[in-house]
Amino acid sequence: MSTVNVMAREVAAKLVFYGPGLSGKTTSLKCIYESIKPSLRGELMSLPTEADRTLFFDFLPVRVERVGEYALRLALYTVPGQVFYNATRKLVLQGADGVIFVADSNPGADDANRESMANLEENLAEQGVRLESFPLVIQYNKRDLTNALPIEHMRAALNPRSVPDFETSATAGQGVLDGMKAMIRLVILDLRARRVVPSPKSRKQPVAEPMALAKDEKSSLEAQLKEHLDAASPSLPAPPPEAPPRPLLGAVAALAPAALIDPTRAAEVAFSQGDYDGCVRACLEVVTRGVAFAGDGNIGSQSYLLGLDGRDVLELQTRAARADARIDDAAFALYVVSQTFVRLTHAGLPTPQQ
Ligand SMILES: Nc1nc2c(ncn2[C@@H]2O[C@H](COP(=O)(O)OP(=O)(O)OP(=O)(O)O)[C@@H](O)[C@H]2O)c(=O)[nH]1
Ligand SMILES: [Mg+2]
Repeated sequence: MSTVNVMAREVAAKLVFYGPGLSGKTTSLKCIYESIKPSLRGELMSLPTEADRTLFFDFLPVRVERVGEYALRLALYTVPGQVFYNATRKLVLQGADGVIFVADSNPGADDANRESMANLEENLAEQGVRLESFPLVIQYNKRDLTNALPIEHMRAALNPRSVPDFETSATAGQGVLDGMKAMIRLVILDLRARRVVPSPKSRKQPVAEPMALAKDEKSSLEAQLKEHLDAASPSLPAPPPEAPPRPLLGAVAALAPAALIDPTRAAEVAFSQGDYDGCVRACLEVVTRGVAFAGDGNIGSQSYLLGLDGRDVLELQTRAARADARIDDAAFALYVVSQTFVRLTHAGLPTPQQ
């Protein structure tokens, strides 16, 4: 779920590679991983089975410095394509800001491509999101195959709305970055249309200095992204007006660093549903993970290093252990979470490597 950390001037977006089994989703993610400066990317987490099939998901955090006055953080995921992993796909898809659909040009995958696109539509619909109004980009992958399906055939089957589409060969690293750039551009337009981030015209603050790039970095992903994002002006077509609004984050999750957005959101959802014990537990989890960015040690010493009020953290632990939370306990817990984010932002944590 995208969000803006206003204090840190940071936008976080979750992008998902979707598509049938063996279409090249994990290979595409690896290709992106290899083209990003190590200082701007986290670890590529993969959980493959013995046969190298994705079991749960792959995950790659990326920091794209300076998009206008904001830093952009991307969380890139792949889903497992195999049909029987639909529960996992739903989970990974939750809160996504955009999907890169990786279709397989192998003639034997014709049906699987269509089924996977239908499955994407269905899974998004379950989350109250319509595919027609959702940022989507298509990769026709494995174009290097000599018997690749004709591109017109694939377009007709998979792209009736003419969303941005690209011929790619992920193993050769061809076209994948173009797809990612288009994806990010769509997501930024969507965020602007939903007023999650301000459009360039309405900016009151001066535009930040552009990223300092060495000459040999001009072709790097972040440099290319910046060019494209700066070009994404509000005069470009906005999403259809009938697009249903997708839920924005609550006030506390909007302050969260990317890695803690989902658990913070879980705490907010628990609060709004009246599950105060669930909210307090989720908050303690967020605080525990949040203060851990300060380094090794126990929660007390980590809180001290951050300048967080240790009494608040102790109090939160006590209320979580009691498991009889009322609304004021949950509100207090969310307060401690927001204090944690304030202190983390102040300390410049987490660093891009974390
Ligand atoms: N010829 C060719 N092979 C490719 C291309 N992209 C991926 N492959 C191969 O296709 C196979 C599957 O690639 P993966 O990236 O693991 O596919 P996936 O979509 O992640 O598969 P699941 O995790 O099972 O859903 C591997 O052997 C890749 O080397 C491509 O562009 N051309
Ligand atoms: Mg995979």
